[in-house]
Amino acid sequence: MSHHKRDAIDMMKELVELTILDEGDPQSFRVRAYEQAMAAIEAFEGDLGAMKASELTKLKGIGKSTADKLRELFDTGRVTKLEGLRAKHPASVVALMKIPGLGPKAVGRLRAELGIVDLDGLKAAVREQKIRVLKGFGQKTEENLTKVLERLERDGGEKRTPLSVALPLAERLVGEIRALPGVQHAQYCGSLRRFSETVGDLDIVVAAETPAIVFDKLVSMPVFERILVRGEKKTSLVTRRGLQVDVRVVAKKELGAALMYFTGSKGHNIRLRMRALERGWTLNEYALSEVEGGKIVAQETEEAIYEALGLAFIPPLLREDGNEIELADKRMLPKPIDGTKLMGDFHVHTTLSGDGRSSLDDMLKSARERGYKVVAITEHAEDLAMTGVSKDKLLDQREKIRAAQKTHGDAIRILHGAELNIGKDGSLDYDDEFRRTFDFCLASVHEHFDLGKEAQTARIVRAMEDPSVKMIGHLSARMIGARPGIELDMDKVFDAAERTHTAIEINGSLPRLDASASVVRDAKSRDITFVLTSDAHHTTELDQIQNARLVAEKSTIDPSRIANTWSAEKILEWAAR
Ligand code: DGT
Ligand code: CA
Ligand code: CA
Ligand code: ZN
Repeated sequence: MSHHKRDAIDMMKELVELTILDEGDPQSFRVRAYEQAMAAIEAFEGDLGAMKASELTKLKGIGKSTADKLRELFDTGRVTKLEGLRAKHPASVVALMKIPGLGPKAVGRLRAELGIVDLDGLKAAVREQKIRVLKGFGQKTEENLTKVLERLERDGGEKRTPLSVALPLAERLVGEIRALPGVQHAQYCGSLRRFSETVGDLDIVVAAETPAIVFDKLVSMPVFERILVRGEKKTSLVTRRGLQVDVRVVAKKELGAALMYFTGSKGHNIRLRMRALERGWTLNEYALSEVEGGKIVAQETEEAIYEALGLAFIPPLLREDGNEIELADKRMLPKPIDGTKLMGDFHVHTTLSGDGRSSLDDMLKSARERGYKVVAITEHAEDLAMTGVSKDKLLDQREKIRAAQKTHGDAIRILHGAELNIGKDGSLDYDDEFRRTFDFCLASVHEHFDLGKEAQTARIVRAMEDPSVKMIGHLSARMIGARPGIELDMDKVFDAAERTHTAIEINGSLPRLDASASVVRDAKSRDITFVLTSDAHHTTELDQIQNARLVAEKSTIDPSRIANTWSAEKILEWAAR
């Protein structure tokens, strides 16, 4: 995606967020207009930056005022309207809207009546029982907030940035740095390179001849709000969303040592250093070298350093504080999953779902381009508000899929499926008979996130028991950093998955990554099949399946347990069972 497009989408997202807060209404005319403009930008494939305002207004959904804002953004890097809204509503207030149970009106009232402008203020007010007396709140709301805040704190989700925000930013920064003169290498490191679900900050390591060129570029970028330090070799900046970015420039010959050091984890580094010391060496961010005399043993690549230490190369995903060093020593690291050899995708939406943005034909074409032999088309089932699809429309789609199957022949097998909604009590959409006519259904939780553990477990188990359900979609239904997962008794869920032969999805949409690496790891000893999916709503999102692959690799589960790695024959047999 071009930088112009990404900047434009970021701007529209922020405008939507701030306008909802400003007008106290997520459905206001202006909010909907911005949302339509955002959809138009997302769908547009050309270069927005090269278009005049008059050309931009020709795109459906983009009016004159949005077109002017886009031009202002591309030409100056700033947008007056946005700056005004930002000044009126500080980021810490906007962040309060993400707390489950707090809408824009509530946040506005908390600010107006109690002067609450950030999370600490909200916590204090809850503690001092000031919320319950506010009009429209009451004791029940206050108790709910107490629970939600405790949960946020426990998950550490409040100060850390979700991967879905950090990764696109890091890729963009690294891309810009790589394009600068004299830059030999640029890579994000730290927890992001280890594919942690949330990150404390970004750590970028650059090999370049002239650090100043890199730092000049960074300090000029509008995504940053503040420069914390600018030094000879290191610069730290803070983005508007409050994410710190540390960029270090090293000499090319030190690159391996620097990448390794700043990728961490801290625990992994400590164990490596101990191993080095046993051999009379020291390991730091510059080199692996002899303690006496300082002769360099290895330095330029991570591979060379691991090799000198008598270890197989440890992929960043596995560099946690576990037994990865012992496994690398015995050459017994888990096998990686070859991302280029995945056989198919099993959770794909098209424009028939209210939120889908690519046609069936485009999705099938893109699936084939990725070398898939199987693809399951799984629209939202009818019980999902706004986006669900009726039985009649699905029957119509089934005909289209039959026709498409004829066109594509043996190149790809198209499974007609649906993403069923798991009701409060575990009931599902449509009638039993119709559900059984699908080739591949998954069932997912899309509402009732606040039930107790027993009720949540029971509804998942009941859905698994339904003969039409082949897989449970995004098991916890969490949104990383925004909504905690539902509470589940995992032993019971795993028991039911084994008993009913229901697979568990690893959903690769970045805000979800669900089931998580830790849940998959906990199921290693179980007889459960996992399925990598993209949950794509647009052809470009099919690549999200690679995120699911990284989750699976991080879990260290054996590739043979992942249905996407099987032959097409075996997959089809399994889907038909
Ligand atoms: P984060 O940012 O909290 O998500 O986690 P990390 O792992 O990115 O941690 P960060 O940003 O504090 O440091 C980046 C890497 O630099 C870390 O993974 C290992 C290395 N590092 C930082 N501080 C230390 C330290 O005090 N000792 C050692 N051995 N390594 C460190
Ligand atoms: Ca970090
Ligand atoms: Ca850092
Ligand atoms: Zn879906």
